[in-house]
Amino acid sequence: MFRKVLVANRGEIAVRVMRACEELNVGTVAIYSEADRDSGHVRYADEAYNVGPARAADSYLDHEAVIEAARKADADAIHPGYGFLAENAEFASKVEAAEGITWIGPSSDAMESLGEKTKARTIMAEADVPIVPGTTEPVTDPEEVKAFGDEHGYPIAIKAEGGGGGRGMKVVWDESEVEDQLESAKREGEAYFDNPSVYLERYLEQPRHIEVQILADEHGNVRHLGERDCSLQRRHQKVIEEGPSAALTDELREKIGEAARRGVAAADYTNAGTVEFLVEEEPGRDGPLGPDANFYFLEVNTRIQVEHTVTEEITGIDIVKRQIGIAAGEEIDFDQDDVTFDGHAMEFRINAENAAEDFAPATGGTLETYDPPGGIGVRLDDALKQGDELVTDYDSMIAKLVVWGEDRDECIERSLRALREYEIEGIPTIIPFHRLMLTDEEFVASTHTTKYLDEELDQSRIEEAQQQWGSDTTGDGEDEETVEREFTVEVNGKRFEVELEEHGAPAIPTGDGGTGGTAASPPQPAGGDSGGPDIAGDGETVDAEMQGTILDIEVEEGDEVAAGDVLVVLEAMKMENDIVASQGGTVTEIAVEEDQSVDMGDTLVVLE
Ligand code: MV4
Repeated sequence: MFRKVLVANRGEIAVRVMRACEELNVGTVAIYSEADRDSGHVRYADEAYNVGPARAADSYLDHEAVIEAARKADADAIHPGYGFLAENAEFASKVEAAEGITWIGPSSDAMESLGEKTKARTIMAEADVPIVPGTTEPVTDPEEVKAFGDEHGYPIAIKAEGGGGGRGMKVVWDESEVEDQLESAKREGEAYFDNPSVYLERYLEQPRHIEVQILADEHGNVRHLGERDCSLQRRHQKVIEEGPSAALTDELREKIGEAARRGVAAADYTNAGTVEFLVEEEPGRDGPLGPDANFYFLEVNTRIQVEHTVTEEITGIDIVKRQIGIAAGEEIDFDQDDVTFDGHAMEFRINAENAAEDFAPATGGTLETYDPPGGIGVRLDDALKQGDELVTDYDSMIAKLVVWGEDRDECIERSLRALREYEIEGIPTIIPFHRLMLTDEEFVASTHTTKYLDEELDQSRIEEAQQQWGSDTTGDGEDEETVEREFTVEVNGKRFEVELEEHGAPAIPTGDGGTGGTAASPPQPAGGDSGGPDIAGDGETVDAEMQGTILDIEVEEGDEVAAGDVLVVLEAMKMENDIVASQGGTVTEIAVEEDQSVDMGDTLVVLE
């Protein structure tokens, strides 16, 4: 076993990995950027090293700085978590080459061949794992796409060889779009993955997203730990994951699990991984999908995933501990038949976002109150404590609530209870959105597909949920003219909580620095402390959802726009994102210019 593991990550996953190390009596080393000096993962670790400035490219993504920290700490292994360097085959190979340091993950060779999508498809097809009908060779000529369309029909997906996880896919709905979409897919591939190579698949219109957890050791043993259903997604971001999938019969579950196992065995894969599948929905079905349903291999994620906790809860297997053991050369000590599934689990991503404002991430704030739920069946993975300042330089997920119940119904009731208990003040979170989903007919019946949130759910229901269950403090300074105080009074021996709300009044000094009165600071414009562009007007602001670069501005001041009109194009996370108006109005201000880089939360356009 290792002596000391460096965790090349931050936040909840860094703490998750360190907890596994603690139980194995292995020392823990954190790395941190300037923005994370006081963060939870730094507090948790035995020792911690500064690897550079807030910008991830200069710290968490700096190969040499990370390896240098491992050297200084005398760590004998590196665990990458998810995101950042976790799927970077080049970094993995540098760690493999570093004397005395072990990479906790699959070999860089396996990462590389599965990262190349036509290669992965070829490996799977040869192992008798169904792949989406399409090509296993790159296509370059529009005529090839049209020939494919003539044979298999439309729509067709054109995918980038180096893509994955929501990036680098174009859909062609009919022959007239072939030339444009092919060019666009090649351009994106070249720009984002340094690889203009693209291939084709039949585009499935109503897929469910099912993924299978795998563990494979260096002695040839491969086990699958069942599936997770990740169909509830918003713009390719998962929000709730669960297992087992309520949409599959045991027979279909078994078929998909065995296919995943065959596939990774054929790829000489080791350590933990996830095989993603699309499963074709049957419209109007009553009852789960049977063994004749179509399922297709999509891609392999060569890392621990955010939602691995769901599988841990229903199998009782500590996947992170197993990752560490496998990397240390241990053999898996259970058979496939020993893997059993008990009850039902759901994971709720607690993102610091306002769901009612198109899931706009918080631009700052302090956790005035942080009181997470507990009790039977409730697991909380986070790296926070009350009083922490929110770090907004990275992604907005601050915690994961994972709930187990004997069956899906109990899991839903328990989740509602836990979400009601979860008290967070000072920053917005999507807890109200989760409460809405747990009372939503489609989600509760588990008939939702990957399209549900983006195309079907009524936005006004999210707004209502936010009003009903959101905390008063949104963290963006909007409520600061309202002074609130909570009192506890007793009338005839019975306790009452009284909330006092005064508008436009001076702050009530509380003297205790506690949660009694809200801020005494003057009102600030939205995004006021983020260092972004200054905004004078008081219209509806359209903010950047993520850090990125402005590629194109599609409107001018004075333009009338309708809901859904594209305002600007933002390049972020290696994708071109259309920023659209959520409602109609007049453009009164454009706060950015082309090629400007913006931070998450910066105002882009003001509408009146
Ligand atoms: C697809 C598809 C339908 N047909 N491929 C999106 C992310 C990328 N890695 C694969 N994705 C998809 N590929 C074919 N042939 C639909 C999606 C897709 C999707 C997949 C999984 C989870 C959510 C999704 C949301 C939209 C589209």
